[in-house]
Amino acid sequence: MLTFFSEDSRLRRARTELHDGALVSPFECPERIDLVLRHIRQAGFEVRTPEAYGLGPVHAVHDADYVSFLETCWPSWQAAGHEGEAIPNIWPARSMRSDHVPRSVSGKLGYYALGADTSLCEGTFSAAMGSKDAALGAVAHTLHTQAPSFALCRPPGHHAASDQFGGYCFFNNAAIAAQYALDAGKRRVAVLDVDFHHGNGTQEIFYTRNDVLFASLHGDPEVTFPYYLGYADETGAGEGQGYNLNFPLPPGTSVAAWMQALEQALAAIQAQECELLIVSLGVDIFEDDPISAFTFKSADFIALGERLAQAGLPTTFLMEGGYAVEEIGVNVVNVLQGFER
Ligand code: Q9C
Ligand code: ZN
Repeated sequence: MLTFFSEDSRLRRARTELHDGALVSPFECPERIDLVLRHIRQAGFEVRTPEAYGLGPVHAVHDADYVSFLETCWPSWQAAGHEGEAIPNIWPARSMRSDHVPRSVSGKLGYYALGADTSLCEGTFSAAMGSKDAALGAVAHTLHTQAPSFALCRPPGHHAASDQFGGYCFFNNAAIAAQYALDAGKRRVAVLDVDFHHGNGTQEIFYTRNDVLFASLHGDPEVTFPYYLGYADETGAGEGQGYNLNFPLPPGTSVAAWMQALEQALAAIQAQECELLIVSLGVDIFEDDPISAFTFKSADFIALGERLAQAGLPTTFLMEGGYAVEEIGVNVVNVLQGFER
């Protein structure tokens, strides 16, 4: 399957992630790229560098002030004299004002962040640009040829909301790609999110719209990140009513039960006459993922790819999560090869 990847994705090399009360080396590390690329090349897939699409497609789904913040945060943080990486530690919580963006970079950080897990550092903005370019290159290829494609996006995107970063995500690659497809003439696009974590950002961006159907299978937010979104009763609002589908599943969910939920998601995608399928492909549903709790074995990813192909839609896969275990490359390629069988 033709793969799109930008070397700029390597430019983010954060040193810190606030995890379990300590600053650890981030789970979302550039080495993930090589784990996946090695298996992509072994499978004989061509890897293509995407063109640079600029900020137009980003502004189509993200607030301009948020995008400017991401671009200027690191230099501003350094100019303010801070030693470490930029980590938010205060938010416009319920008891305070949420309608004011402070002048200080520390205040802006909390305003534009949804968690403290994602440190901002040198190269982050450039890597996020490369990541969304890969997504755009892949979806443009599928739009032109009807052939499936894979974007090795890094950093991932599905937690990024219209004006917030977090969960290792800055630009919402799936949302950017879906909007690009709509602007190219597609009438309705499905985003199917199979990452272990709920795609809160994608949900938020399209929640009141019926031109993007968002369906997500994920760890129950009662007990897992992102905790404050991803419940089954979030079904869309206004014109978007019925176009948001969440399947929260308990930790340890069997592959058979997960595949049953997938059947329901795919039935909705078929029923709503979607013209393109964008898969937010997180392989952190793997049994050995260090921060997740589903039970996929490597062979199960082949069956997942085969089932997705049966939907019969032009399809673009975008890399989301899947962390530092050797198997992330095998698992991604298994989905893509299963799809091509
Ligand atoms: N410190 C994606 O898979 N933190 N993001 C969880 C570990 C956030 C995962 C606890 C996990 C975000 C794209
Ligand atoms: Zn995830």
